[in-house]
Order: sequence, then structure tokens, then C-alpha cells
Amino acid sequence: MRLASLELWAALAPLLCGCALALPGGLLYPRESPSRERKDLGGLWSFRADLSNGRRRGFEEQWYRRPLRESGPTLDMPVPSSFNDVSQDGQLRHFIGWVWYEREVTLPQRWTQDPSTRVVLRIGSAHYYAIVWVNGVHVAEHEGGHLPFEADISKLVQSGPLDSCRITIAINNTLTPHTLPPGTIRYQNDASKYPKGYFVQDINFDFFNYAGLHRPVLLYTTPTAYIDDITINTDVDRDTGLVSYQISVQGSEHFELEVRLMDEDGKVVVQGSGAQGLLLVPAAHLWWPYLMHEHPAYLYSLEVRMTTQAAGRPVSDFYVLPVGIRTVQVTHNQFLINEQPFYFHGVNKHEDSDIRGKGFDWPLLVKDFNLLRWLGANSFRTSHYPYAEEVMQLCDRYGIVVIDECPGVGIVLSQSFGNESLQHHLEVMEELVRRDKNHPAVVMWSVANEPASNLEPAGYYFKTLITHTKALDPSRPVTFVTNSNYATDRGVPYVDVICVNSYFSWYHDFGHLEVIQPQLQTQFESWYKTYQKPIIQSEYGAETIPGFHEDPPLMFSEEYQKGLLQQYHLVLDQKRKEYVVGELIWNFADFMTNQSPTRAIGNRKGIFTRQRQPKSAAFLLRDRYWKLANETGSHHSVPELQSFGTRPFTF
Ligand code: BDP
Repeated sequence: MRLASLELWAALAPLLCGCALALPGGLLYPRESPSRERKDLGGLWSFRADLSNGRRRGFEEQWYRRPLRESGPTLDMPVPSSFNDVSQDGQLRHFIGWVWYEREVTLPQRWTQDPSTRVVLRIGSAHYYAIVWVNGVHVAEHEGGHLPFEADISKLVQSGPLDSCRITIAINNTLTPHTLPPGTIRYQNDASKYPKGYFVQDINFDFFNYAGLHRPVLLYTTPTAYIDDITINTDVDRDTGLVSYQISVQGSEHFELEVRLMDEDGKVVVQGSGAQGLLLVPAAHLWWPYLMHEHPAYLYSLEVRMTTQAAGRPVSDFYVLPVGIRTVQVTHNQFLINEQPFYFHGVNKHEDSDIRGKGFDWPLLVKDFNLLRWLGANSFRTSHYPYAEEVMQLCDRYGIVVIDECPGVGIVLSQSFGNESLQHHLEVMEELVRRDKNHPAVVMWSVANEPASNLEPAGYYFKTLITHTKALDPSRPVTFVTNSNYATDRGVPYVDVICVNSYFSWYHDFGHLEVIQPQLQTQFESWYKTYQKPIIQSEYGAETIPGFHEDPPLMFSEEYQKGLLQQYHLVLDQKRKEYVVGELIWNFADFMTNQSPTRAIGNRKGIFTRQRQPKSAAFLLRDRYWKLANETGSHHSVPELQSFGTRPFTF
């Protein structure tokens, strides 16, 4: 967002501070501070899948009322992890319905005895629908697998002599036409072919529907009067950084707020007070993407202190938020970051790996970021759902630009365009914007991937969805990713940037690399002529089995993947001089899908294997990305041995 003058900005800032958010309350990442503690509940939980017909036995027998082991046998289940791939039980891998998790936690005495302490249970993600009980009492329900939710459990843990609590979480992975992503349960009633009561889950997306407690489960504390939410917007006026902030407080009507913005050396550069305001940062260090500047990803820290009186004595709450100062703008043919043209050279990813499925894992995450930086990738799309908050934090820290996508993937059935689906989709965007609004790395929202946007109801659906997302966050462009025809797509009129997926010489004209250039030229020209908006090639790629070699290239060989990429690059190199503003390979790494005759143990379009080893195309892409970086950013030589930044990383 770029505004003409400081005065205008000062007047508008409060309006732009996410006040269109319909959700009550914030959901700040649970960071430790002098007033906040956290307790990670990662480790082994007790687990049981409800194998009863109808999957309702757990509710009928009220498994949450007493320890799970008392109602039947349990398994050890690691958290975070998907439950599907950790056991030797094929039934569990493909299980559809309710599974039950349970963990007993011992709480520090102060948490249970000090009534001025607020104790919160926070679940990073539970796929797909979750119901939570503490000591048998229902405390939360949440729909949607990729976003966090929490419950204030202070009263429960402070009401008796208990210093432990039993957390029970029932999770259902069933998808319906109104969930995001959508799915359908198909019953097979033909007794001559299928066992009694047989059903399968149909989906219209290409990744395995892993389920379970995928991200950290935590308990954390705040004082009972606490900083509930912070919204930051930034702009730049010559060399002055403008940081507008809005803070909401819960639990007290009368409080004082002080804010201090600190640079990377811990020096206070500007201070303010009150629930909203504008901080002027002289000679600001801007947040630049990786490879676009010698010192990318500069992060200030906004230290917020809230002070109030409780029981006649002062109580403070502290929260520190990383802040990157940067602007984003879209013109008819450019994507600008800090007023400089930005070209996305990056990847599409998945949260996916052996054994843990979609479970959060620090070693995997650090490996992925090391690979991204080795590759010279400056960006990725969170295909096809929001990734863990820790991923977004590393993007801020390393300067990896993000197109932040919601789980709107596989919206192709006409029922999925009705009001019930739309209402849920709007809520998911509210949850996503609330969670990720302060990340400088996030430069654009994507509301969907490859919906049937040529269908009649898609016009109203996407108009409503995109308008709402812009109202939630007027500072970022909004898109969805299309594979529809330019002439019939009813959603693209509302996007800021056109993101197009195409698989020339893979799903069409297979084996014919020679068709790529004319077909890609036509694709770009048709879209641009119709809309005069910048375009990103948001997916392209080829299935590749590592170690298969065929020259001349044949499909599935490493040579074919390279050949296909090279043909795309020839056209991208012409069009990026005009209006193409990015290219994102499908995919960063091989990933698990449903079984089908076209998937040889998952999708193999990765340039890295699922174990993160390079295929030949990774080296081709690496040469290209570092060259692109040198054309558009500051000069870098391709490093042989990487020594990346080592600034301390705090939560
Ligand atoms: C695209 C989808 C992506 C698939 C990919 C493929 O957006 O999720 O995995 O095709 O078929 O259409 O490999």
C-alpha cells in the first residue's frame, strides 16, 4: 500500500488496521515473555480410532468422561503427526471418521492457584473437525484443519484441588461438499461387489488427506487482562518507515499501552503509546526479499507493554512482535515490492513427508528452507492450505515471499458454490487473515486453487470472497489460481494478479515437448489481452521418477522433466519482459496422494524427492533462479558452501 503523504496515511491508518475483521478477538502466536509462559504438549498421546459402524461409539459411551484407557485399548500416537503412516495397520492408514486423542498434563501450581493467571489451550491444527474436552468438560470445537484455535481453560483448572488436567480431542477427517477442501462420502451398496456398509471418501484434489494433530498443541498463560491482538500496517515515505499499529486488550477497560520499536541491535528507534498510532522510523531498513538486497528480511521488534490495575496492584502484559517495513503494489504489468519490480522465482510446496505425513517437524522445515535458499528461490505458494505459523516466521526471517493460500482446493461440485460453502469460505479467510496479517513475507492472498470457475455461480462466489478478503486486509492483493479458459472464467475479473496453472505436454499432447512454446504463448497472450493484469505461471511440471533416464527424453525420465521446464523457460523469458511476474514450479518435492493408476506412490513432480534429494531438474532450476536473481536483485555469486544468516530466532 503506497499513499501520497504522511497526513493522509495518519488519517487512514486506523481504518486500514484490519477493522473489517468479523471474528471476535485475536489469535496472537503464543510467545514467551516476562508475563507469559508456555508448555508444549508434544510427545506421545493416547489414541483410538472409533471403528464402530457409524463411528459414534465414542460419543455414545462418552469416552471423554474418563481416561481413554478405561473405555478400551489405546495406541501411542506422536503429536504433532498425522496418524495415518505411523502404524502397521492398513485400516488406520485409510481410516475415515472419528479418532480420539488424549493427554494428561501436570500443571505448575501457580497456574492452578493464581486467579490472575489466564490459562489457554491452543491447538495449532487438527484435521479436519475437532471437539475438545478438558477433564470431561467441552471447551472448544473447530472446523478446518490448517488453522489454529484455542480455549480459555482457566476456570476449569482453577476450580478444584487438581494440579493436572486431562485433555481429550476427538477429530473427524470426513470431508463434505461444504468443507474446505470439499469431498464426498460415496456409499457402495451393491452387495455383490462390496462388503456391507462399505464407503469411500472421494476428493477432487491431488494430495493425501492426512489427518490428526498436525501442529503443536500448547498450554500458555497470560495475565487475566492481556494483549489480545495487534495489527500492523507499514508504508514508506522517502526514507522514513511508517508503522501503524492497532492493539486490542481484553480483561480490562482501563489500561495503559506503551510500544517501542527496536532495531536488530535491540536499540529503541521510536516509541508510542495508546491503542493505536503511527510510528515514524527515520532512515528505515526495509524488509527486502531474499536475493533482492544485500541485507534482506530486516526485522524490527515491536515491544508492547500493557499495564493495568488488578486487585489494587499493577499488572503488566508484554508481547513482542517482529515487524518488517515494506510496501506491495500491483500495476497492470508489474508486482512491486518497495516500489521495485519483483519477479517470483520459486516453488509450490506441500506439508508432506515420510511417516509424519503433514505433521510439523523442525528438521524437515530447516532442511526445506536450506534447499529453497540453495535453489535461489525467492518465493513459494502455500499450495493448497495455510502452512504452520513457524513456516511463516521463517519466511519473514529469510525473506522468502509467500502467496498465502487457503484450503479452497477442489471446489468443483455445484453444491460447493452455495451459501453454506461460501459462508464457511469467508470465515476461513477471516481466520487466515487474522493469523497471518502481520507477516511481511505474505504479499498476496490466494482464496482458491483450480475451482470450477467457469460455472455460473462462480462469479458471485468469487466476487463475494475476494471483496471480503480485500475488506479484511486492504494492504495486500488477492488472487485465486485458475486452470479455466480465459474466455469463460468468471472469477478472474475480481483478482489483482492472474495465476495460471498449465501442464502442456503432460496432461495434454503428452510426450510432445514441441507444443509447449506455441501453447504457452497463446495462454499468456489470451489472458493478458483480456484483462491487462500481471500474470504468474503458478504451476507447471512433469512427473519424474528419480533414476529414470531416457535421451531423447521420454515421459517420467529426469531428461523429460528438464526438457519440459526448459521449453517453459524460453517463453517465460520473453513474457517476463512484458507482464509475466513470476514462475512457480510444481512441485518442490514429491508428495503423497490417493492411490490411482496415474500416481506411482504419490505425485512425482518434485524437483526434490520426498526425502529432499535433488533430481537433475533441481540443478537446472538452480542455475536459472540465481541468474534471475542477478538480473533483478543485487549481485550474488551462486554459493557453493552456504553460510546463511545466524540471527537468533526467538518465539
Ligand atoms: C494441478 C493441481 C495440483 C496437482 C497438479 C498435478 O493444482 O494440486 O498436484 O495439478 O496434477 O492441477 O500434478
